Formats: sequence, C-alpha cells, structure tokens
Amino acid sequence: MNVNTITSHPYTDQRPGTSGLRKKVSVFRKPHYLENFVQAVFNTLEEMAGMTLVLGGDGRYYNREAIQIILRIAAANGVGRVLVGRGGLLSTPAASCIIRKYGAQGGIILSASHNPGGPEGDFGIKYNTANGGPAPEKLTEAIYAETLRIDRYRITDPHHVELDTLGEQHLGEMAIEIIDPVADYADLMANLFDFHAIRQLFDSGRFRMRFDAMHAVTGPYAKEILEHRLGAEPGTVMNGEPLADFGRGHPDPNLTYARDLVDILWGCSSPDFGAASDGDGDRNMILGARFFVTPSDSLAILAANAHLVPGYRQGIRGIARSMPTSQAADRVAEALGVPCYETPTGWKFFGNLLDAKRITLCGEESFGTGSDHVREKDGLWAVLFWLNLVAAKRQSVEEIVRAHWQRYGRNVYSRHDYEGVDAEAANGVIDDLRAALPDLVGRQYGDYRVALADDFAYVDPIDESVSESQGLRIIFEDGSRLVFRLSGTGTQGATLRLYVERYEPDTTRHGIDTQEALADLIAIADELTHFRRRLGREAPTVIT
Ligand code: VG1
Ligand code: CO
Repeated sequence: MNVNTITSHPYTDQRPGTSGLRKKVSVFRKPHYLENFVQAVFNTLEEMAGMTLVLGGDGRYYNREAIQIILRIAAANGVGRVLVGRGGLLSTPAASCIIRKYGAQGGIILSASHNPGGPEGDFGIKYNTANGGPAPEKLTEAIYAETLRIDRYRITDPHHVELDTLGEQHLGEMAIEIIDPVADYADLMANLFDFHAIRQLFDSGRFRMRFDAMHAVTGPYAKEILEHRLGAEPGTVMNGEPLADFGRGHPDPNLTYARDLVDILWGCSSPDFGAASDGDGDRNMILGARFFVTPSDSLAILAANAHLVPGYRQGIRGIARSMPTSQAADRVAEALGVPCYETPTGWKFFGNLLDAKRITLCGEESFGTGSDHVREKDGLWAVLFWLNLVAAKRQSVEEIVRAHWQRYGRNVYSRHDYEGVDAEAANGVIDDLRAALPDLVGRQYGDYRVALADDFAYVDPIDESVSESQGLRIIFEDGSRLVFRLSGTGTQGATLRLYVERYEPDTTRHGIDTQEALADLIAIADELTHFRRRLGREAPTVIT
C-alpha cells in the first residue's frame, strides 16, 4: 500500500453546525474539501493508531464515493479496522448501536439528514465518539480549528473497496469488514420492546399501519422489523428503497413533506397508525387515523408510559428535552418524581446526561426522540415504542394522547419555519430582539405579561462546559413561551424558527385547533420583531 501526502489549503467554512458539517454536494466535491475535513478529524483524535471505526451513511448522492475516499484516508492514517454497512448504508441510530456494541472508538456518518439530496442537494459528515453519540462541542470546535490550519492530508493510492459483499477485505494493514447494516439494530429493538404483543396486534387483522421511509435509509430497517419480524402485511412500508435523491423528495417527516402518508392517514379507509422517518433514520413522525402527535407530546407520553415497555419496566431515571421543546415532558417528570433537564438544540447535548445515567429518555420538538439504548435520536425506536403502547393499552393513538392531556393538561405547541430567507435580514431580526430583551420583562402584551426574556445559555451539569446563544426565549407569567432561533443545519440563506407554546389545563378546550389556540402569541411575536415584514414572508414555509 502506497501512502501519499497531498498538499492542500484550508477552507474557512468547515465549522460543524447543529449536527455535523452540511454543505451542497458541489461544495463537498471541491478539491481536497472532504479530504481536509476527514484528515482534520483524525488529527484531532488523541489515540487513533489501530483504532476501530464505524462508517456508513444514508445512501444519498455522493455516499459511495465519499466512503471510498474516507477508507483510503483511514488506511493512510493507521486506522486498524473499519466496519462499513453493506452498500455504504447505516442509519444514524444503527451506527450508534454498532459503535457501542463492537466497542469501536468512533464512527463517521455521512448524512445531511432531513435535507434534500442529489447532485444539486446536500451532503453531510459527522463524527461520533466511542459512546456512540455525536462529538461534543469541544471536539467539533477542535476539528474546526484544525480545518483552518490544515495544509496536507494522507491518502493511499486509488483502491476500490467492494461495498456490496459481506465479509472482510484489506486495504494495506487496515481490515475492512462489510457488515449487515440492519441485523444488530433489529436485535437491539427486539430486546427493548414486546415484539410478541406487537405481532399479535398485526395478526389480529384489526390493526393496520403504514410506514413511510421516504426513499431514505430506514426502508431496509423498517421492512426487516415491521414486515419480517413483526408480521405486518407486505406493503406496510412505503417508499422503502433508499434512493440517492430520495425520489426527489424532501426526507423530512412532517405534515408538509410527508404528504403521501398524511393523505393516506386522512383518507377514507385510513389505517390505524402512520409513521415516517427522515433521511438518516433518526427522526420520527407519529400519526393516528386523522390525528397528528406533536413530537413534544410524544416525548411526554413515552415517558409517562415507559413502565409498560419491557426495556423500561424498571422506570426511568430522568428526562431531558431541548429548550425549544414544549414543557409537556416536565409535567410528567414532576409526576414521576424524576429530574427534567433543559438542553440546547441538538443531540450532542444529551450524551453526557445519558452517560452519567441522569436520564433515560430525551427528545426534541423536531421529531426526535430517544433513550439510553444508543446515543442518537432514533426514528424506528419511537415507532416501536408507540406500537408497544398501542398493544399494551389497547387504545388508539388518539385515545392515548387525549387521555394524557386529560391527566396532565395540554401544552399547545407549534413551530413555524421560515426557510431559505435572506441571512442578513434573519440575523437582523435576531440581533435586534436580543438587544431589546432586557427591556421586555414586565411588559404586558394582550393577556400576557413577560416574566423572563433571555438568550439561552447552558452549563452542562456533568463537565460544566458552557454553550451560549442557543436561542432567544420570551417566557410569560403563565408559562407560555415564544422562542426565536436560527437553524444550524441549513445550507442556503438562513432559516428562522419560531417556537410557540401555551398551556391549556381546561379539558373542554383540548379539541381546539393548535394554530387558533396560539394565534395571540404568534401575533405578539410579530409585534415584537416585525419579522414577517423584515423577512419578506407572509407565512411560514413549514408549520409543525
Ligand atoms: C434541526 C433541529 C434540531 C435537530 C437537528 C438535527 O436543527 O431543529 O432539533 O437536532 O436539526 O436533526 P436546526 O439547527 O436546523 O434547528 V437531524 O435529523 O437533521 O440530524
Ligand atoms: Co436526521
């Protein structure tokens, strides 16, 4: 094996965002761009000689080419062994599972998650550590610093690794093992959930579901688990073939982009249960017949009912939610007598709490839910959790949610995304609001008086690292909230997110339309910032 040292020059835009480095495919294809970033990761790791690495991606355009390049760089840098998902596929939660199960020192996951793919679309790369979770901010910042000074990388001569055949190959000294991307993950799910009860549900003939894999990575996982292991009827999984451009879709499981599934669930012979997952399989959307489960509610409901699921029968230690996620989970934590942590947006902030066994479940409003079984959010896991609850409680999705609201009250919640807006205008809205925050406290807007207004900062309770500027929040005296935040995963212009929450204890009002219930608060958000006019947008791109 011949190792070459290639001279290169730094790029200044390789700072990982909320979840890894995401750019247009055309950017990743610039000379030395991917190579620099991967070398920067290796340069930053303390111990890497002989290490075992996990490698795979969501199957999007450029996945296979990137894997070939990364394998050559890994071999040139002394990596001992790489476990690669067959066909270059690994969902994000499966990669996390495999890192943990085989004691790998880390993993490289290729995905831009919910962002569209294809030659004109997005590509992404992230590094996960030995606990199976996303690199913490300290590490991503160190990698970024390295990308700013990198002037060479090491790579072997061109070499083609056969990605589609299971088994071991070698690239110089480095062993490459092509593994089944699904089996270990499916086994883990079978250990956590009552597969027998879920199988009976499908066998009864009275329960039907559809799972929309959105032509992304979860197709093979969902087919194996739902159709093969659990006996759901063939065809339960739709759009189940991973495609490089996701069938030209936008693999984001929400009411806007998972339209096919939504139409089926709102149709006349609707199945009882609907679910969808995103590009890399870590997000989930849960639907009942003509019913949408808000992700924040989903986290609270899973927590409140975890004792019904074999893997969590012992009870849960605590819950964590990202700051913009609704406070529904806090109410459950209080009732259970366990702590509830509020973290910044992004899964990397849950890792320390999970490792320190402070929490068992965690989640985000952005269709992300997970637990201590891996160190990533996990789409199919959430779907199986819900199926287990439906089987155990013998209730429909809607009945389970309404019963939850009955007991805990309803945190009416919505997120409005203004995607692809002018970055300068969006920064202006945020900067001006940040400057105005100190004056807002005590002010009255309609029925609401401001109790607290700040730029959210987080001190990690385990390692005391500090993360600042994680979103502007305006909290009113009755606990209602407005949160403004700029997305850290987009690749074009800026995306402004407005998160709106109001607590409704009155059960007679739980049927109210979400947007109607939040209309006053949404109007206040505009009154405070005039953001619609400043962004030149009448309405959000996506409402969830
Ligand atoms: C978004 C979500 C955030 C999530 C992140 C990664 O980030 O809001 O909750 O953790 O995507 O999800 P942002 O910075 O755009 O708001 V995934 O499934 O795209 O890896
Ligand atoms: Co994702």
